[in-house]
Amino acid sequence: MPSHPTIDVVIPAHDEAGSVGSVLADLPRERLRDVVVVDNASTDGTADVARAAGATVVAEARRGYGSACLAGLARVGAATPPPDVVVFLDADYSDHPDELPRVVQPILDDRADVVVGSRVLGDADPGALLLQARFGNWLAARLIRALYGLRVSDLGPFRAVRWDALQRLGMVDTNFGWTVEMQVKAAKLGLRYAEVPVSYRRRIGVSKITGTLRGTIGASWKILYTIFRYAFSSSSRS
Ligand SMILES: Nc1nc2c(ncn2[C@@H]2O[C@H](COP(=O)(O)OP(=O)(O)OP(=O)(O)O)[C@@H](O)[C@H]2O)c(=O)[nH]1
Ligand SMILES: [Mg+2]
Repeated sequence: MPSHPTIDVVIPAHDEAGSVGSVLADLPRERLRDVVVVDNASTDGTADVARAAGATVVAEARRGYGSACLAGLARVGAATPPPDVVVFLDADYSDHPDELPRVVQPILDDRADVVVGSRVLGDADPGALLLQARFGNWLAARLIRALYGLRVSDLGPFRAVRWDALQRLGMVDTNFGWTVEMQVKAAKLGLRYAEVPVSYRRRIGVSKITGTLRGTIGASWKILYTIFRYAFSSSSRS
């Protein structure tokens, strides 16, 4: 890892016009090369807000959290040179963007390839992590530990990954399985995994996943399916 690594940021966003500007304002921009907001079929002007706040905006018409992250990765990977590190965080202002240095530090110290900001280890405001999210995280963590031997406390969205690790991970999930896919594949590949405590607050705007019944059922099913699927396939990448 170079002493001043190139860090790009990918922010998936579906109808987050009310929050994405705050996310962009709080990022430590001086440490970052490109900040890419992936506008996932928004109808509320998310792209305009993001552009006005200085982000690169990429449009991805196919809905889904993973689709948005994949589109962002394609964008940062097309740059010359590609980044050394990619940071992901949400557009709803639940994460604290000013904590980015903390999330990338284990990579800068060459202690980790994949770093997940854990809301369980850090401070989550009351009500920020809904009961179903806490339970889902707990269950996923138990299963990942039992099936992969990896100690995970959270499937949180705020994370940093080395670019070379991303190439090895070969991410494919197009929706709710994205975050857990990264963790279970990291375990299978023997990548160095670290967690750091991060803060978490109630989102701005309308909930799309854990605050809705449909989102909760869809995400729970997909997360469990992903954990079992990779546990019982022989290849490290599929
Ligand atoms: N649900 C959903 N989120 C998307 C999509 N594309 C991008 N996103 C973004 O992914 C992030 C996570 O979605 P959230 O709705 O915050 O999901 P969550 O954090 O599980 O739950 P809440 O914050 O309670 O809604 C946000 O920044 C969304 O704007 C999509 O197709 N579906
Ligand atoms: Mg959220």
